[in-house]
Amino acid sequence: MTIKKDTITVTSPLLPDLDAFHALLKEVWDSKWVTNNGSFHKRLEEALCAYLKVPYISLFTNGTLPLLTALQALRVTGEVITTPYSFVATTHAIWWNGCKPVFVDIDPSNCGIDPNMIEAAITPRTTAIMPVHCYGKPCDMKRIHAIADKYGLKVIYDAAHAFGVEVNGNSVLNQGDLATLSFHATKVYNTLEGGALVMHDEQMKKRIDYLKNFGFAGETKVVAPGINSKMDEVRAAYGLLNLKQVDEAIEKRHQVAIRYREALRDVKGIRFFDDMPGVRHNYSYFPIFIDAEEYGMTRDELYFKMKEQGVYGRRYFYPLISTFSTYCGLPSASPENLPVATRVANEVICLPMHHGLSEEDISRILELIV
Ligand code: T4K
Repeated sequence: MTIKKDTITVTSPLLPDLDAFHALLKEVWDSKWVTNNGSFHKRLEEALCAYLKVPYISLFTNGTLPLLTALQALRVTGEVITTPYSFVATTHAIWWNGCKPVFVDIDPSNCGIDPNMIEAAITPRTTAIMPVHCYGKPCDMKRIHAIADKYGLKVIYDAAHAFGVEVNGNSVLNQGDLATLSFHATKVYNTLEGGALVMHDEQMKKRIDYLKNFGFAGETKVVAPGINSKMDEVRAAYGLLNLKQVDEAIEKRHQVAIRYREALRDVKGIRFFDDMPGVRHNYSYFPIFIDAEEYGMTRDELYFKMKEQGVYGRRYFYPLISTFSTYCGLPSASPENLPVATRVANEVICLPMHHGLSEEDISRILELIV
């Protein structure tokens, strides 16, 4: 698929310098070692631990398999409490593990799971909570952990959007039992396709490394029903180069967010997020929420008006996961159980947000909204 010249898309991949990438490809070619825990894989794991300030990380082929593997690694069974306001991979991972997703409503101030709603959803079959740091906004982790501790539940954060996000200098990836990342092309930091699991200790790292390699612990011993989700050397090399420029990309996104906020601050009927105190944001998405009555136009009217003019925002996360055919029959999926998520999903447009937006692009986008 090619993107038409005057189109502004919701995101655009951060690409490393092609000559620099070529030089690393030459190293891969010369080594004749292209996957299965090669040297670039090791180097990228080390570099990411340092950049993200986390003790252990395990690289994956995408951001969905770490979710599946995290549930396996923690031997989660029964019911898992989660949010309907996410990319569908979050709930699919629960389903693929043979567990039942139980949806609870969200907090509109960060679009994450609402801690006030969690306790009422706990049953004797509940074993885990899977919250999402939606748009990279940290969830209310303190309250989630207090509930998890009280009921003995595991917490797995889907931190697909939260690359580099810190609260008071500490990575959100260090919270909960495990946290997952996506390095998809559409993310702040990408390895084309890719992802990772972040863990606290060496033993868990070992277990997850086995699980992502069919369960092999050595040449002849299989210790668990593992899967194949290893990152190859080409993408690890690409990832090493992108890590060098990710801070600059985040700062460019920050400048776009500043421009959007300045222009939209006084527009009636449009809500957006400001930075949270003590948080290092990554500006992965810039969602706006339209109150149709106050704004004088519905979300969809604005969305299609922008699209007609070649400005491709996205309605992440509409429709809610709970409305999809696999899940809509679950008792927790009823819209009455999820009034905030239902409303927010009908109000949201994620504006184009990436490192490559020009001043001209930003003006074109804003002229359609203000
Ligand atoms: N958990 C959460 C909370 C997630 O958001 C995601 C993924 C996951 C888990 C699973 O992680 P992965 O297994 O995907 O690593 C995109 C992404 O494919 C997906 O990774 C992401 N979340 C989701 C929110 O968005 P689409 O279907 O909207 O992508 P697509 O192909 O329409 O691309 C959006 C725009 O990006 C295009 O209009 C143009 C631009 N683009 C895209 C690609 C792929 C480019 O310019 N170049 C490209 O190569 O799902």
